[in-house]
Amino acid sequence: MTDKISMLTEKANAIRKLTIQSIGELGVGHIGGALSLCEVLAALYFDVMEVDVQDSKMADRDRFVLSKGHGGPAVYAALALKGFLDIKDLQTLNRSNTNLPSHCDMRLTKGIDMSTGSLGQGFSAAIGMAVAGKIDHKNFYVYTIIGDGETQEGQIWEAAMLGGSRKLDNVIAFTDYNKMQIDGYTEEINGLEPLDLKWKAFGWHVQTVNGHEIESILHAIDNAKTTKGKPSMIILDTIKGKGCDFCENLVASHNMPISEEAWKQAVEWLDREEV
Ligand SMILES: Cc1ncc(C[n+]2csc(CCOP(=O)(O)OP(=O)(O)O)c2C)c(N)n1
Ligand SMILES: [Mg+2]
Repeated sequence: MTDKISMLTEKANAIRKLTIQSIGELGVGHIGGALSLCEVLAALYFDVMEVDVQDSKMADRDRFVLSKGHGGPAVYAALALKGFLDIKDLQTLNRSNTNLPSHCDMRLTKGIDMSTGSLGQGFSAAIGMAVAGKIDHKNFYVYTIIGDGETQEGQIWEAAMLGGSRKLDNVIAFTDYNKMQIDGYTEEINGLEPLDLKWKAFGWHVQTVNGHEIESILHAIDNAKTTKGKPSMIILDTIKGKGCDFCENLVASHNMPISEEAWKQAVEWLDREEV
């Protein structure tokens, strides 16, 4: 493992542990769909994205939109590790007067570029940002993550069509393909397959990678950047609840109650794994 990959693996583990802890301390939350994001968030925030902790609104910064806004706690963990937030702020997750609501809110949280939570809308906003970047001749990239259940929203495909027709090669999107949505398996509820061919038909450059392998994610992002004249969709093959013994690969992990004993044991287990 190169130094860079081992550094990013450590960041992903730290994001995972802080996410389990913050949702665990609250006692309930969208833990499954937060934990499937840890590796891609580590890659984006600690290697790929040009952002400035001192100037979170820097005009030329890369943008990030978590369209599946219920995964906010994992983004807050990444923002805290990056220095946008105080690690202690994570203890206020989704409590009264917090600046960290369960779903992302750009008015409350430093480093959040778009308020999300109503599935489908964040992705449209991301495409709008990319259109604006092209009009203004800016070089920033827009990174965005949608869920596989979210992919069933009609609004996703309206924005996908615009992205393809406007040849928005400043968009690098990810699908968190964890195969589960709120109340079951995505393929049983409203199947997405063949998902790669659907994106291709809308004019996107498509790659599928293991969403928990940081090296593969970085490689796919490099490929996306060298692909001109098309937006990119990187389908991340992921596991809902990844790395957390009480919720990995469990449909019920979508939004679950968590006991203190369970989250503490899960964090301890992750600590031991690292040794
Ligand atoms: C427009 C809209 N409809 C319904 C919901 C309620 N909801 C929140 S998360 C979710 C399931 C999303 O599944 P997926 O995109 O696969 O998320 P993940 O598995 O990553 O948690 C639903 C239906 C919502 N937030 N927005
Ligand atoms: Mg899902």
